[in-house]
Formats: sequence, C-alpha cells, structure tokens
Amino acid sequence: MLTQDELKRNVAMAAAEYALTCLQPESVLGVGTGSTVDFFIDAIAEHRHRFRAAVSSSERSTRRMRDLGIEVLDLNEVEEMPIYVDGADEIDHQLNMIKGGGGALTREKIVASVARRYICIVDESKVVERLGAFPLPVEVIPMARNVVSRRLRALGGQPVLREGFITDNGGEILDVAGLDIPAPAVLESHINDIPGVVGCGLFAISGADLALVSSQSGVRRMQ
Ligand code: ABF
Repeated sequence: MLTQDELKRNVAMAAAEYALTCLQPESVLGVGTGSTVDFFIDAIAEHRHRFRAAVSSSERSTRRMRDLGIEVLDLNEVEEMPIYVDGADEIDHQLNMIKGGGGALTREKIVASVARRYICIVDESKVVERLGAFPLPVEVIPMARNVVSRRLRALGGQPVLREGFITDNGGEILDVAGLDIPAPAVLESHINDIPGVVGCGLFAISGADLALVSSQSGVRRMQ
C-alpha cells in the first residue's frame, strides 16, 4: 500500500517526464505551489539544463527552486510558457478545480494564465464528482473582509477568516464552506465581481488542460 507521500512523488515524477517532452532549451516552465509540487521541483531540478528557467507562483516554491539551482524569473520578464504544473485541492471530471489551500491562489491563477497548458498533478483523493466539500479559499483586501463575507453568505457560503495568515500579496484568506457549486465557472465569475476580492480559488473559467492522477494502480491521465 503506497502512502500519500509516495502517491504524490509518483505523480510528480510522471509530471516531470511529461514536462520534459514539452520544454525546449529556451522554454520557461510555470511552477505552482504545495507538497505535490515540491516533489515535482525535486524531480525536475536534475534536468534544469534542459529548459531556460522557471516562473513561480509563491515565495515558497521560488526558494525551493533557487536552492536546487533552478533560475527563477519574474513573471514580468516572461511572455509565454508552454506549461504550468500545479496541484489542486479538488478537481472534477471536467477539470474544474478548487485551489488555494496553501493560500497562493491569486499568483497561481496569474502564472497559469500565461501558460499554454495547465497540467494538474494530484493523488486520487482530490478527484471529486462535484466541487465544494473543500472550503473555497477567497483572497480579500483586509479592509473588505467583512463586506465580502456578507456577500459570500448571501451566496450560501459560510466564510471563516484564515487566522494569522497573510498571502504573498498582503491579502487575507476567507475559507468558504457549505457552497453548492453546480456551475463552477458561474460562481467563479460572481465571486470575482465582488469588490474587495483579489482572487477566488475556483479555477473553472479556465481549468486544467490535463490532469495526472496518482493512485495505488499507477498514474492515469484525465483530459
Ligand atoms: C496548490 O497547493 C494549491 O492550489 C493547493 O491548495 C495545494 C495543493 O497542495 P498539496 O499538493 O500539498 O496537496 O496547488
């Protein structure tokens, strides 16, 4: 029986192999955040001479990559990336995702928007029929915390401030439980439109292009 860490490592190795088929020596690789991505960074580091550099969605991933000798560029210096590789907290069969358990959702969405393809790496426990069991993270400007909370309650959610947590952008996170999400892209758009919201952990208007899913029987593709 493989442990969850072994499942994460397996999918990370498969993602590194896949990434190398998409990368040229001049390519910039988009890299997300989280414990699965940490394994991906470790796996890709030994091939760092096969691509130019990376762009990262968090200070955490930037530090890890630099420590392993991968050059990390500021997104402002980069116009295109063939792929962005990142995890998720939940993913459905249409490749809509909830992300942001690690609090890096806004930067993740920005970096992902520059890449041609989003490759999601998860273990089987993250695959769901319908999104919403995982509380939806929403990043807010601190002065808007209460007004945004009221609007989220009106949408049927129960927002809870993530205590003692400030994002890399100086924002706060509301974790919103209890949302019914039959149409993820519609809800994403509603939440994005609330003044004071910096970013929403639904990735449905633009979801993943390919998911690599690790289970006891190996790594499979969903697309
Ligand atoms: C990022 O890391 C997030 O969007 C998501 O919250 C989290 C998944 O982390 P892990 O791989 O540690 O489960 O991808």
